Amino acid sequence: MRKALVTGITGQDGSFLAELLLKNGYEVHGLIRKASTFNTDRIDHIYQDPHDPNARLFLHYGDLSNGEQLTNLVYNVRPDEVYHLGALSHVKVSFDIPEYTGAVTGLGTTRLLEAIQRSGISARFYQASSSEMFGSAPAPQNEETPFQPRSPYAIAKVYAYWMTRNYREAYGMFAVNGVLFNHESPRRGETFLSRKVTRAVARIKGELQSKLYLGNLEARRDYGYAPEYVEAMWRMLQLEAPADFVLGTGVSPTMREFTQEAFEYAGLDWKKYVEIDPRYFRPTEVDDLRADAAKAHRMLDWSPKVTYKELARIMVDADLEGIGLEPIGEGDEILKRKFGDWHRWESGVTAVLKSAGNGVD
Ligand code: NAP
Ligand code: G4F
Repeated sequence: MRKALVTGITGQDGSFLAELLLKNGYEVHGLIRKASTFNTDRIDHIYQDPHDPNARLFLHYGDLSNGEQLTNLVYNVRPDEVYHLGALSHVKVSFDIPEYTGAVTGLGTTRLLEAIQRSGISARFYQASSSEMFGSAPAPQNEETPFQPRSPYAIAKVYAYWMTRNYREAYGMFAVNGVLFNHESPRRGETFLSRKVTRAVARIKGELQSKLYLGNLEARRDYGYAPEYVEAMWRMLQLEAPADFVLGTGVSPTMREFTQEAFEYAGLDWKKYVEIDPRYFRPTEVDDLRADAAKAHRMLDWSPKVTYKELARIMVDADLEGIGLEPIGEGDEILKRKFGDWHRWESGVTAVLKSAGNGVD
């Protein structure tokens, strides 16, 4: 049985990836942080009692800031594949805590690469690189586009990108960068634009909220559906030789267009509810991210199926259901039509949504 180690397993992507790896027959080990409250909502539905002799999911406490502990973990687990998804992943927050962002999002990658190297194992390594690294480089962006990062987050990711390439070149490690454009889902953190909007749409429908405060709505993002992206992460580590890939849909609506789409789907006029609050503006913004994912189409046989308009419907429906309202219904239809049974991946969503707190922004 192949073994995978996943950092960031409690996050949006980590939870979808853990489901995929379990489905593919892996033994999955996840790194989780010790928090004073439970932070495993997104993976509670796949939890397995470690006393069960058939258990294939194991969680280990740790932190990306602690290299010694990562080395021990890698040495003890001896994974065949390491998916490094853990990071301070919120761009705006990275301006507030730039040093921490560098220590975790940047140096955390080095600690993990070094843990693999020191353990003397030949694990394949996936680095969660980001389209934010392109920053102000003109769209469309692909694997050849030079990075022009515009935030502490993006700068930390550029450092991690090059460390991954350096371990590949210096030590012959099978280490790859997936340079992913924005991918969203009902499991997206509540403070990212897409989920903040769809959650607010549901709460306005449910008369739990009357206003939504947002920042810059003119920026463009290439929005895809997260479960499709974790499938491509796995495919990258199954290749014969390591290579870096850009993943995205090639379509980038403005955040205004996405917001409007989500409100209109629920029969609401967004202009009545949305107000602009400059506190959500970033000191430096990234204006236009749009992927040229031709290499992934060709070498990974990967083409995303869900459009941003469909994504808005899937997310609004899930958020309506999460607060006990009847979904409008197109979201489930879209998932069934595009993925058949695969849409059952969303099975853990309702539980996650029900436990989400109020008043977050
Ligand atoms: P996410 O939902 O914010 O999840 C981040 C994960 O990292 C969580 O499990 C979090 O744990 C963990 N983490 C944070 N700080 C840590 C630390 N000091 N030690 C150990 N774990 C830590 O992010 P995501 O959307 O799933 O994204 C996954 C990865 O892909 C991230 O590296 C992100 O930067 C990158 N990425 C995401 C996108 C996107 O559009 N989603 C696009 C490109 C790249 P807690 O649950 O305890 O907070
Ligand atoms: O949803 P966002 O915070 O995502 P952002 O900054 O694009 O970063 C996400 O995608 C990256 C890939 O490109 C990942 F690497 C990263 O980890 C993360 O997953 O913001 C999207 C856009 C920005 O232009 C932002 O300025 O929406 C704009 N925005 C407007 N109002 C807002 C808001 N963003 C947030 N979070 N909250 C607002 O109220």
